[in-house]
Amino acid sequence: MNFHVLTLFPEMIENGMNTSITGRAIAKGLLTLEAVNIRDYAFNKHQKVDDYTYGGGAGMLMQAEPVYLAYEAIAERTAKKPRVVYLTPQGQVFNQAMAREMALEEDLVFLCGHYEGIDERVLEEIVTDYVSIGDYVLTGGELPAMVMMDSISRMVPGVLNNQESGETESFAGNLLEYPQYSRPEEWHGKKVPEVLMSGHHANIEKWRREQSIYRTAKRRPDLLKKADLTNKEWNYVRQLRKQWKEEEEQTK
Ligand code: 6GU
Repeated sequence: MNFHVLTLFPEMIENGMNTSITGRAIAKGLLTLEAVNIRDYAFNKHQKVDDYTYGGGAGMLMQAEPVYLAYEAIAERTAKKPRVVYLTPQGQVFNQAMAREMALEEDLVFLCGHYEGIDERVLEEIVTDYVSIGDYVLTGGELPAMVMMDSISRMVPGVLNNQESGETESFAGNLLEYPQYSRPEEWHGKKVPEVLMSGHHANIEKWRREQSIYRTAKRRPDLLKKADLTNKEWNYVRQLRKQWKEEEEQTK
């Protein structure tokens, strides 16, 4: 996977990505990262990249030409026309399915805006995907680009040590992960659940599956709708909801 980032703050991207698991993957050559400074493609006296908006109001806008030239410098080196992700609160909300799918690309270009945004005309010409990371406003696209690169990296073969952990965790099958415990066996008076100490693998798997369903029903009922459960498991969910409803009535 080759990540290319168009940004006014390349050091922010480099510092973030060269740390921890993504940093190790870059050192191993499983990922490459190129942060291109859009300012380097502003061929005017003061390397200016922004200007006022036509129609007034709304502060400064990033101009089309430096963004376009920076993009072209990347696209002329990639095997085919790369996907270009523009980070914007107006985009499709990022999720695990999108991370999995984007991890199959050879190259991904991330375009990070600042100020009040970017001239619409260059977006029309180069952007293939408009992506948001949630319904809140940020000052720029750098953090969202790093969020996306982090989750996409995890889906690239070899990046995680235990390749298993790529699938049996939160969002696999639209269920949240079950609770986990390490030593000591008792902490602050709380014991590790008995079944986990039993060494009975079938029972452990059964308990974990039930915990995943319980957690998802409790914390993310919206996710559970998309989960693939057996009839018996759906009955368990109905029983939980009935129980929670009754408990709620009692506290009224
Ligand atoms: Cl992708 N960009 C910006 N600038 N703000 C955001 C966002 C993206 N997602 C949520 N807020």
